[in-house]
Amino acid sequence: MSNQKVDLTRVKPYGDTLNDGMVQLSFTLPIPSGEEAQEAARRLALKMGIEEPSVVYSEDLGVGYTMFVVYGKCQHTVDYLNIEVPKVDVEVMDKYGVEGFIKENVKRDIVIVGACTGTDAHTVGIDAIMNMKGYDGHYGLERYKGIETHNLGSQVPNEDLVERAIELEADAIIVSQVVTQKDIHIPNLTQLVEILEAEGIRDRVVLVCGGPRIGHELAKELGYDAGFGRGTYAEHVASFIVKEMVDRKLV
Ligand code: B12
Repeated sequence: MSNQKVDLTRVKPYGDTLNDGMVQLSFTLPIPSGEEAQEAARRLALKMGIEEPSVVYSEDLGVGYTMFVVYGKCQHTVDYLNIEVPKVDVEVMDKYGVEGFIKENVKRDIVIVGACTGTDAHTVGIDAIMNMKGYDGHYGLERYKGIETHNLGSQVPNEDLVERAIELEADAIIVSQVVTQKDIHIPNLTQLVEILEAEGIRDRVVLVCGGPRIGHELAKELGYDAGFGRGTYAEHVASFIVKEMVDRKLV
């Protein structure tokens, strides 16, 4: 590590010494393994703006494809001080804080219905938020006094989720989307909002989505009240839901 002062308006990657710009990237090319393939990878890295690229590893993927790891120097910088990321603006309470808040301000149990929707089969994210044992030492919503949870699992069609939410008179609907290849999550998340609007209940529920590539800004754009990404725990979502219910007089 260097004692040199970091210029936060011109941040660049750090490898051995401050500002050396060293990065490692990996990618696959649809070409057979060999010296020509390595040269192709090196030239591509140069075109990406990587200086002095060095192909440090390549592996034949067996079907005319090769995977590469390249080291090189990134010449660009970013102004860290000028970055603003839209985030859910709520003071996060811990489990006991949320439970106390419900007792004092809602005065009844709240109902949360959740699912991983569409063709998405990843249950771990929604389980991390909803299931009793929670995630990373943070209990899930199922364990909260004053919250009744219904985790419908994965590959749940939007129509089924809405039907269950109506049946259960849900206060909040929470949706997980993990697969984002070819932006498949966008039409799926949009469809849910459309169904809720068609049923005339969009304004009556708190609608939240989450997943490793979901952000608050995208969620708002798609018509959700909030979006949560990586590193979310149940208390983040619970704090948002209960405060939103009170703010919107949904109690
Ligand atoms: C485990 C896993 C699987 C398991 C899932 C098992 C299960 N029951 O869930 C299996 C093997 C079934 C699987 C299948 C597939 N997978 Co997969 N899978 C993974 C893996 C390795 C881990 C995911 C995980 O469990 N993370 C742990 C949880 C806790 O993290 P999380 O989901 O991010 O959740 C947190 C936050 O995002 C947030 N959150 C998530 N949901 C919600 C919801 C709400 C309301 C809120 C508030 C917050 C929230 O809170 C959580 C806790 O902090 C990832 C790679 C990785 N390392 O992430 C690939 C990955 C997600 N899978 C991937 C793919 C492509 C697939 C397949 C399409 C592969 C294939 N070709 O068949 C299939 C999908 C099939 C389908 N129809 O969906 C890709 C997705 C790429 C993309 N950008 O879309 C990944 C990233 C792997 C990769 N690098 O390519 N997969």
